[in-house]
Amino acid sequence: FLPHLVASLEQVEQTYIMVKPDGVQRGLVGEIISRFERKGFKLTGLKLFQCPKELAEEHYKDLKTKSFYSTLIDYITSGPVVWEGVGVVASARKLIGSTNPLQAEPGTIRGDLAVQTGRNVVHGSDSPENGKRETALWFKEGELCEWTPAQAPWLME
Ligand code: IDP
Ligand code: MG
Repeated sequence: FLPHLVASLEQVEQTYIMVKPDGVQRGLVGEIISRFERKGFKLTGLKLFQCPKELAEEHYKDLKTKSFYSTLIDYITSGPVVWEGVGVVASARKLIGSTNPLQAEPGTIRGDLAVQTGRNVVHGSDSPENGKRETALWFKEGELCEWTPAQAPWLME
């Protein structure tokens, strides 16, 4: 199965998952990461980080003109965050749920664990391009691990 897995690696997307400061403060790091693990996503990078303002601004630069932009930057830089590098962008967004936790479906992370848009506990990249961009922004070379999970042939045929 190894050659097959290596071949399929080229189709593997990268996405960027962040447990935001409220998720860390509320002790939800394990719970949130566990949901991605149980789904079958491969963890390739993980770090606990205090986000500097410049990095938060670069990360959310598309939202610069929004009215909530400065409160968003304050929120993201208010405490430690945990970043996780995993696969499959769209699927991760579904696991996370809608931006507004009151509209997020039960069973999703935001639907189960949050109540306010400004405290929605987790971030996930919205496209494969942004998955790459954000991964490069938050992880240096050598900080991601290349490995083959032992369960891979039981997850993918
Ligand atoms: P997303 O996180 O679901 O992709 P985006 O629209 O990209 O949502 O917004 C980024 C983050 O900005 C949200 O997760 C949330 O923390 C914050 N945000 C978005 N809209 C609002 C708002 O109307 N008020 C306060 N914060 C907001
Ligand atoms: Mg977004």
